[in-house]
Order: sequence, then C-alpha cells, then structure tokens
Amino acid sequence: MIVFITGASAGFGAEMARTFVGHGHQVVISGRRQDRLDALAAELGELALPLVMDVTDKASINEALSLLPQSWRQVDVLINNAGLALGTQPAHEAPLADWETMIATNCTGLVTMTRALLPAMVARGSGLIINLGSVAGAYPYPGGNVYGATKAFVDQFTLNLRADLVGTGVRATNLAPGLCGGTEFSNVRFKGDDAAAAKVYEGTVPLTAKDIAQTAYWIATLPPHINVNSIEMMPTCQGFGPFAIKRV
Ligand code: NDP
Ligand code: 8X3
Repeated sequence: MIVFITGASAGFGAEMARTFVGHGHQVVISGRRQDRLDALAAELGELALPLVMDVTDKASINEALSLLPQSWRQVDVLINNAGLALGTQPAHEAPLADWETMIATNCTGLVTMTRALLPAMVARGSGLIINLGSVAGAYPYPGGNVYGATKAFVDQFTLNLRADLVGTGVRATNLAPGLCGGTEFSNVRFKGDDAAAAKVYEGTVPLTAKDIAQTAYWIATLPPHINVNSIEMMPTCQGFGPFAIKRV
C-alpha cells in the first residue's frame, strides 16, 4: 500500500508512519517541519518519503503533490491527521485568530487534501480515507467550542463522503479518540506551557499514539468489503461529565 499521512512530524502521524512502514508499506510523511520529517525519514528508511506542506495553504499542497515521484502517486490510504486545538478559553474570550487557525487546519486543510487525492481513488475503484476526528466532536465541554465544532465537521464530512462513495469501492472512516498522551497536542493547545500541558494527563492512563496507530492500521487492513464508518475510543479512565446546571 501507499499511505499518505498529514501531520506525520509528531504524535499520531509519526507513530502511524512507523506502524505502516514496519509492515512494509510505503508512507508519505508530510507536515510543515522539514527537520522533523527528515529525522523520521532517516529512522524509517526508503519506505518513508518526507514531503513538506502546510495543509492550510492550497498552493503549498499543490506544489508538494506535484513533487511526488511517479512511483508514489497511487495513494491507497489518505490519513487526514494534521490538526490542532488552540486554547481552552470560553467562547467570549477565545482569540478569533485561534478559531480561524483551527478551522483552516482541521476543516479546510482536511477537505482540500481529500479533494486532491479522492478522484484518483474513485477512478481506480479502491482507496481509503481515514479522518482524525475526536470525542470533542460528539460531546461538548467548556472551552472546547471551535475545536469540538471542527471535529463534528470531520465526523459529518466523513459520513457524507460515505454517502457519495457508495458503489465506488472507496472507503472512509472517522477515527475519533479521546484523551491521548505523549504527543504535542496539549503543548500546542497551551502554546508551549509545559506545566499546563502535563496537568491534562496527571493521574491518568491515557491512550497512546501507538493505540491510535494500531487502530488506523487495523482499519486499513480490513477486507475491502468492510467500511468502518466511525470509531470512538477513550482511555478507560475517561468518561462523561454531568450536565452543568447554574443554580441560584
Ligand atoms: P500533535 O500536535 O502531536 O501532531 C499534530 C501534527 O499535525 C504535527 O505533525 C503537525 O506538524 C501537524 N500539523 C499541524 N498543523 C499543520 C498544518 N497547518 N499543515 C500541516 N501539518 C500540520 O497532535 P496529535 O498527534 O495528538 O493529534 C493528531 C490529530 O489527532 C489532530 O487532528 C488532533 O486534533 C487529533 N486528536 C488528538 C487527540 C489527543 O488527545 N492527542 C485526541 C483526539 C484527536 P507540523 O507542526 O510539523 O506541521
Ligand atoms: C482531543 C481530545 O478531549 O482534548 O481531541 O478534546 S480532547
């Protein structure tokens, strides 16, 4: 298989690259940080191809895709993993610029990549798109505002892809994890505040990037007649909050 992973310079994406390459597949590892991609490519060898791109920038995507060598162009699996949360402020205090960045990355970037690679999959009659959603797309929490909304978009976009792709042989999955540690996600969310990021995982046994990578690999290696529409995963220590009721 040829697997194209966005956001492979860290976290889930890097671990998914290790998993797919470990099973002998070719993996395009993309992201903005060339040094991180080069280091991962050096670790993984010639089955990994680093490709610098910013999913929020259409020109950057088009240029990167035009650089793909011929033998790497028939992408079987696109994993739209690049994404981020910024901040946990309430809606009336959150910076609009943070909201715009989340929408540009988690929604616009994801649909741009999908639109770029999907037609060739449909023409070949096979392919798979795995979109990284989140439990935040299904359940609201204070401060989740636009991040959760972008992940709800990912969930519904994936289902609507399924509606369009029935009969084409192309599959689509929303992979929606809950609390997952050991990645840069919380450092990004708290803008480099390591203490705030570490606090998120205090006293927990969170999911790991390896758990997510193994799940993505399982989805991608199921027989072609099986489409996993959506998978929601949480660590056992995570559950649901009660409704908030303001009493006077
Ligand atoms: P990380 O922050 O560790 O990794 C995010 C990756 O996305 C990095 O490789 C980063 O690379 C890339 N990225 C960010 N912005 C862009 C951009 N504009 N263009 C290209 N690449 C970009 O996060 P995780 O691995 O934890 O998360 C991966 C995905 O999973 C995200 O979509 C996240 O929302 C989702 N998720 C995470 C959970 C968690 O608890 N960790 C739980 C549920 C879902 P670079 O900076 O080099 O561009
Ligand atoms: C990441 C999970 O709970 O931090 O998508 O929103 S959460």
